[in-house]
Parts: sequence; structure tokens; C-alpha cells
Amino acid sequence: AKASVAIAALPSTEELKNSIIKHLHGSLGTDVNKASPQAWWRATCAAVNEYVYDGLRNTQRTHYLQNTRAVHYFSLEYLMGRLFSNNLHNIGVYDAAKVALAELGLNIADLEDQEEDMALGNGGLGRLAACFIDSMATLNFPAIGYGIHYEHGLFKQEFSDGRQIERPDSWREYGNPWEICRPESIQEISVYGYVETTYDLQGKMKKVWHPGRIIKGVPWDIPVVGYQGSSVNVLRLWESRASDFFNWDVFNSGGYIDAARQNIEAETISKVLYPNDETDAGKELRLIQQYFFCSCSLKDIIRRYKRANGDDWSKFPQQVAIQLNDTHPAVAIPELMRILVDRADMGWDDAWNICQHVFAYTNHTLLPEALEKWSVRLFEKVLPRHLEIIYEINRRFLVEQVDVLWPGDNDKKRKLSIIEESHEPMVRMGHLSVVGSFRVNGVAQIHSELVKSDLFPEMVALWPDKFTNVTNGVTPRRWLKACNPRLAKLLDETIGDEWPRDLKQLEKFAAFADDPAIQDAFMAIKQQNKADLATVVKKLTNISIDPHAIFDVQIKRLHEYKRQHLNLLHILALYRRILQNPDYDMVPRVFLFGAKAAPGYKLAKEIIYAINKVAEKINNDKRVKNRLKVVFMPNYRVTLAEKMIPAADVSEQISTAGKEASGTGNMKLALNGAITVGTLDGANIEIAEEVGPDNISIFGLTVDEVKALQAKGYHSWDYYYQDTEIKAILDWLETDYFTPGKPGELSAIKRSLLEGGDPYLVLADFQSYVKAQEKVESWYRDQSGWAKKAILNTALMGKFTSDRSIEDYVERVWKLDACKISQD
Ligand code: 26Y
Repeated sequence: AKASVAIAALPSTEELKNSIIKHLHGSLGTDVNKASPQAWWRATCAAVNEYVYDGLRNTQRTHYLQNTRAVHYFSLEYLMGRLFSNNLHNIGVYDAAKVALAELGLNIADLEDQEEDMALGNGGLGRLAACFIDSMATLNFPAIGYGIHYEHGLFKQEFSDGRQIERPDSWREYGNPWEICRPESIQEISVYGYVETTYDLQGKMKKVWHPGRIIKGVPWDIPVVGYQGSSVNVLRLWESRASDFFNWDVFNSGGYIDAARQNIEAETISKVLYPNDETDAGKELRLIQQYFFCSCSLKDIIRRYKRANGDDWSKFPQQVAIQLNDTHPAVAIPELMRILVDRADMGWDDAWNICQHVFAYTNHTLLPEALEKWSVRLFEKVLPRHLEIIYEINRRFLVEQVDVLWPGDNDKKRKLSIIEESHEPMVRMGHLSVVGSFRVNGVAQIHSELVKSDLFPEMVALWPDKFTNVTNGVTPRRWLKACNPRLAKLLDETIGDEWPRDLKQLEKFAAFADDPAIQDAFMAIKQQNKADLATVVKKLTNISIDPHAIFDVQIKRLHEYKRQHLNLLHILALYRRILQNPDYDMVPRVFLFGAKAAPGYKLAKEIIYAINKVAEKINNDKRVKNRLKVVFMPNYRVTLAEKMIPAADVSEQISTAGKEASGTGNMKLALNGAITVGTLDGANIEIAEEVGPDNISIFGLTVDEVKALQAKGYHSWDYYYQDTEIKAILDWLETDYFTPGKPGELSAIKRSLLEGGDPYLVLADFQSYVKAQEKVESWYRDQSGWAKKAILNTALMGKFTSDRSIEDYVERVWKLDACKISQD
């Protein structure tokens, strides 16, 4: 049963073929005899776009005619990956296109490889935004994603002698077939300058911002195709350009070169994605990026609102919800205040009332270094009027809220103030987001509790109902149907084909967990996926891996709290056991890593280097007899995840308890039948609840135990002196065993674990981790038992579809109605 279909008629294979050739001639200016794979890919995209645009028109018209309430997702990051196979699957023409292309003598997989990843994000937060816009379109919710049209996405990673090298990513160097430029919707925004205080004839004070710079925002629209064409929503990304208007002045004063320089400066704003995650650098350009896209987006929203509702602002909060993806777009709050108070002449109370009914804020992290703060000095330079507005928001908050609940309590005021008073005063964006939003959520149950208890306890006392949880999810269209077609087919055949839009249906698959035929089919699929991955590994790294070994996968950004170095210590322990006992009995295992380190994160880069050096040694050591292989996949990204996840047996989710807000890779891997080795952190806890203790290997300190240990005083040296295995491994890293002739090259890890105090409790969790790995190994020795566990992991992941997350947002935050799309 198709819910509601924005796209009217789907093409037959024959029609697709004709359309591809039509576009090869008419759009690409080439012909079948000389077309490159790139041209074929573009022609196929153009053919597909005829249907995408059909759905887009129908969706936009329906939303306009019904004047629907909509959610506006504000995010600095969208980690989209490739769109080709996703769009074909969601429209429902993947199989037809595959046949059409085959009849034209082409392999669809080769065409897929023509597309660059759209890597406009760092990691979990950016990929979550991409899953959410897929779900919002699938569920027919009126929704727009707003962000930045970065010219360069996340850097490409190469290894040179094991060290990470960053290279520019130019995903749209030759144009991108999925995006549409919309010059008719250009916006202009201001930065810098000064604020003048004036008085009108009635003596009323009026603030006038005289900007120092005006910048143009050019919108690029990416259609977001819902599953089975339900709705086609839009992701609108802003590109910065010099304002024609502004440069005219410079020209007239004879500053030709100056005008050119200002052009370059304006274009710099959307030039590149900041490659940091979880560590705020506080850079001026980053603040300008945030303001640029927030201001363009708000003006876009207001223009659309006024077209439907005229100058009456009273319905604005009824029509518009804005979701802030972390604090990165929090400057939208003072920007909306400025528009209402300074431009629309609204009184402060009315304006604030509107703001507080429009914004909602999602927190993705508790790590102190990730909590954004801008120096007051920088804020004043870039956005002088917004700083004044923030001061006024803060003044009223402290007087009308904080002082009412805690009269005369200056400690509370200091702690809750949006302005941190230190030698360099700072604007706290988290505080601003909580104060300016009607709802605040964390991204997994435990994380949402920690947001309340550890991050904002006083805010909870002020507004207990403001805080809620929405556990993350992932889209099963990309993360099962498209990336694991073999498993998708088995599911279709056993439980029907409704699961991609109703993932709870997977529970029916649990009934087959003991069925030998299904176990065999499931394991055969995993085996084929592993063989496919082995081919990719060989091509990318020249390392041969055995598809019959356990594929143990850790894929995520590189960060100390995620503890890739704990994984490394375990590998070293196994290696050492093999060397000490040549007959050491273990199931052969391939450890696969994928991770980018922020370019300025020294220790993260040392960890990459250490893993690569240890890998080199182990992979070439005959004594290992292939019991161990270690592979660090270069340039981990969405497209590589799509190849690694279907082939994983074991999923490494080993963060220090309390540090990983949710995780989403954990969900993708379990959905594809990998067994989790994990701590009780983030969504691992909820995964464990779903699959039960027999189907997950949990280890390590709990959040409460971590807190207790740190309160009593944690001494990593004790573990070093008391555990001979730990001592031997850490000492080993200091020798030149892995870096011949260069002792000490891998000592950074040991230093951070000992002199550095081991802030993420790696040594405290080590032996527990080793045991959890032994448990997994013993499980694997029983192939039928393993098949059952793997099947149950897939079957019991229904909760973790991003459709459920979006339904939770709709119910707990946005209060939206779905909108069935009608055709013209
Ligand atoms: C301030 C700036 C440097 C910054 C930029 C990016 C700070 C943080 C980030 C990204 C954070 C991020 O990706 N967080 C992850 O969000 C996922 C989606 O909610 C979670 O699953 C994951 O646990 C969390 O680390």
C-alpha cells in the first residue's frame, strides 16, 4: 500500500532507456559511441530528475495551497554521501534502471562510482541530519533543511608512511546533477559595522545597525526524495557571494583591486567546512558562517510566511518551527529578535514570545571542549547589534527568571548567565539555546538524563517541561535496503517488503532465528558481503584478508573518548599472546578501522599512525599465520561505510561511559547483523535492551562507576604496575619494534595513558574489554549460535529507524501534521 505519492507515473525500463539516451544527446551533448562513464551517469541522473522534479513541484504546490505548518531544520552539516542509488531506490526505479543500463551495455555499479560523496559534514551529527530529512520526506512532513553550500566538504584522507594527510575535497568541481540554483530567492545579509542609538519624534529609542559588509546568499536546492516518492522535500544550501550592491560603492571610489579582494572575502564564507568535531576552535570565519546561513534562512522563511499570511506576525509560531542542530545555529535566536524588534518594530515582549515558541534545540554532546563559546570581543566586532540583543535577553532572564527563583543568589546568576564573566568574557551558546527554545532534547535516553543532571540542572529547575529525549535513528532505506541488497531481498522474501517504511516489521524475522535454512541464507549473505569487502580492501590497501575470519569493525571519527586506542591495546595483547605461544588458539580476526582525525588534533593523529605501524608489522609477520590482520581503511566516508557495514561481524562501540551522546553507527551495524562489543553508553544501552544480554557483549564501567572512580581519584599508573600485560604492551610501544630504528615514535599513547592521567579510563576498562572480546570469540565458534544472534540483532533493531525519531520529534516537539501530496 503506497501512502501518498508525489511522483505520478514511474517509467518502464524502455522509457528509462530512451530518456537516458535523450539526455545523453540533449543535455550532455555526446552520443552512445563516445560517452564516458561520467556522461552516462549524468544522463541517467537527468533522466531520473524528470521524476524527482515532478514530485518536487507537486509537493511544493500542495504545501503552499494547504498553508502547512513546517519544520525548518537548521544545521551546519549534512553528510549526504552519494544520492544516485538512494534516489533510484526511493523513487522505486533502481531495478528498472539497472536493467535499462545493462541493455545499454553498462553496469549500474560503475555509474554509481562516478559520483563524489557529498561530504558536507564531519560525522554523526551531520549524518543524522541526512537521515532525518530522508525520514521527514518519507513520512510526508512539511520540512526544509537549511545549511551551507560548502565548496569543499570534509577533507580527503590519505596516508603517507602511516600518517594522515589532508587533501581538499572538491565534490562539485564539474557541477552536481542533483542541485538546482535558485537565483530568484537570493538574500542579502550584513556583518561588522557599528550600532547607532537614535530617537524618533516620540522620543522612543531606536537602534540602527550600520553594517560594515553586505553579503549575498545564493540558494542551491537539493531535492530530498521520500521512500516510494511520498514527498519530495528540499535541502536548501546557501552559497556566499559578494553583494553587487555593496561593491558598486567601492568601484566608484576607484577601488578596483579592493573590490576584487572583497569579492574573495565574501566567497570565503562558504568555501570550506570546518573539519573539527567535538572541539570548538572559536574562529571568526566560523561565526560568520553560522550567522550567514541563519540570517539567509530566516529571511527565506519570513518571505514565504509573508506571501501566505501578509504582515500579520501573530500566526508565525503556528506556522514555523525551527530545530537547532546543536548550538551551531543558535545565533538564529538573536537574529530573529533583531528582525522583529528593529525591522518589524515589534515590542520586546511580543518578539521574545514569538522566538520562544519557534526554536527548539538538540544537544549532541556533553564534552566541555565541544560546548561553543564566543568571545564577547569577537561577537561585538562581527555582530555588534546581536551582542546588544543577547545582553538584553540575558538581563531579563537573570532578573525575571533566575532572581525570582533564587532571590539574591549571585552564584546561580554567575552559573546561569549567558555571558561567562572571565578575564575574557564569553557568550555561552548552550545557555542561549536553552533560554531561547521551547524544547531541549538529548539524543539517547541516558544522554538526555545527563543533559538534565550534569549540564543544565538549574535550567531544569526553572523549566522542568522544557527537557525531553529523542533517541537517534538511521534511515533503513540507505542503511539496509540500498547498502545490503542481499539481506534486503532475504527480508522481502521472509517477512514481506513493508519493513523499509515500518521497521518494526523486522520483529517477524526473529521467528526465523532458529531456522537452519534462514541461518544458512543469512550467513551466506554475510560471507558474500565479506568477500566483496575483501576485494575493496585489496584494491585500496593491497592487504589480503580472509573472508572467513571475524570482521571486527570500528568506524567513526577518531577521538580519545571513542577509544580506538583501547581497540589497539587489545590487538597488541593478542599479538603478544601469539608471539609468546605460537600455537595460541584463536579464531582468525580482521580488525578494520575507518576514521578521520581533525587536522589539529595531535594525539588523534598519533593514534592513526600507531595503528598503521602496528598493522604493518602484524600483517607481515609470518608467525601470526593469518590469525590477525589489521586494516586502516583510508578516507572513511559514507560511501565506504556502505561497504563496510554489511560485511561486519563485530561492531566496536567502546566509548567511555557517559561520553558518547548516542552513536548511530552502532545502530547501522546491528541492523546489518553485527554483534556489538560495547560499553553501557549512549544508545548502546537501548540496543542492549532491545536485543537482550545474549546478543550483545557489554563490558566496562557504567556511567555511575566512572563518576565514582573519578571522584575517588583514578590512578592509571596502578593498572600499569599491577597488570603485567598492560605494562608489557605499553612498554612495547616505546621500543622500535613497530618503527625499526626509531624508538619512541609510538610513545604518545603511553604518555597520555600514564603521565596524561588516562582521562578516558582506557586502562581501567582494558581487562573487562578483553573478556568481552573472548566472549564474542567463543560465540563465533558456534556458527549456528552466531547466526541466531546476528539474525536477532537485525530483527530487533526496529526501534532505531529515523522514522521513529522523527515521529518522536513531531509528537514531543514540533506538533506537525503529515501532508498527503496531490498531483496536478
Ligand atoms: C563546535 C564544533 C567544533 C563542533 C562541530 C561538530 C562540535 C561538535 C560537532 C559534532 C558533533 C557530533 O557529531 N556529535 C555526535 O552526534 C551524533 C548524532 O546525535 C551522536 O550520535 C554522537 O554520539 C555524537 O558524538
